[in-house]
Order: sequence, then C-alpha cells, then structure tokens
Amino acid sequence: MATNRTFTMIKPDAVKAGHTGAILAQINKAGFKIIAMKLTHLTPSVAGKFYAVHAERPFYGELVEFMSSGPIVAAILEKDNAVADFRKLIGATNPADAEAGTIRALYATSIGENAVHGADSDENAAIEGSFHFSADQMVG
Ligand code: 3AN
Repeated sequence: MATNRTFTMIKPDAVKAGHTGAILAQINKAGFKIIAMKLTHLTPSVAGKFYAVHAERPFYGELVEFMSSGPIVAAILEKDNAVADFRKLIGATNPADAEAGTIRALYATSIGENAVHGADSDENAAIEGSFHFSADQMVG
C-alpha cells in the first residue's frame, strides 16, 4: 500500500564516499524492507525532470548538476508509517541541524550534498517511486 511506502535515493556524494553499504544497513536496521532498488547514473535531463517541482528555487541548477554528477542508489522502502519514519531516520535537510545519529548527521556534508533523499508525503513517495521503477520491478 502506498501509505506504507517511501522513496529514497542515496545521493552521489554518499555513493562516491563509499557509504552505500552503511546507509542501507542503517535503513534495514530501522525496520524498512527494500522492495525495489537500483544503482543508476541520472542524466541532467532526467534529474531535472525528477526535481521539476523545485524548478523555481534558486538552487535548482546546482541540485540538478549535483544529482547527475555520479551514480545514485534509488529504492522503494516499506514499513508502517514509512514516510514520516524515514524522514526521522535521515534527519533535517541541513546536516548542521540534523539530530545526532541520523543518516544526514553521519554522512552529509552540506545542505546541497546531503547524502540521501526521502519523499516528503505518501503522494510524492508514489510519484517518485514510479518515476524510477515499473510495477514489475517491485517485489511483494
Ligand atoms: P528535503 O530533501 O529534506 O525534503 P527540500 O525538498 O527542501 O529538502 O529540498 C530538496 C533538495 O534540494 C534537498 N535534498 C537538497 O539536496 C536540495 N536543497 C535544499 N535546499 C538547498 C539549498 N539552500 N542549497 C542547495 N541545495 C538545496
């Protein structure tokens, strides 16, 4: 069910730094089940489409450039209360404000290069998940 799913990306900074395994382990340990996952390198055009909702924001160009700068891991995760619980697990957008022990506190370096993405609503989780995966690529 969409209400039990969220969508995440491990961003280029964290993949490049070799944190993919540790981040996935932390996600699993927190009770999330991975139901779809892939390693991919977004083109600027695809990254631009994914972040189209932010097109008017001053950091849009920087965001698209960063998200297409190297491989990412995209995944759909399942757990009760997935969206809210995952946002809690990753911490605040700006790692300087992220609670100790959260993924961003541990691995993010700046507000732009902040290690992971987490969908901010059930609706966006479903939209973002189907942006990256077709139904036959989801398990369960
Ligand atoms: P979140 O990802 O925590 O929901 P949003 O939706 O405000 O945060 O921003 C989307 C993404 O845009 C963030 N994950 C971050 O990578 C980037 N971003 C947000 N604010 C800034 C900023 N001031 N400068 C550069 N990049 C930013």
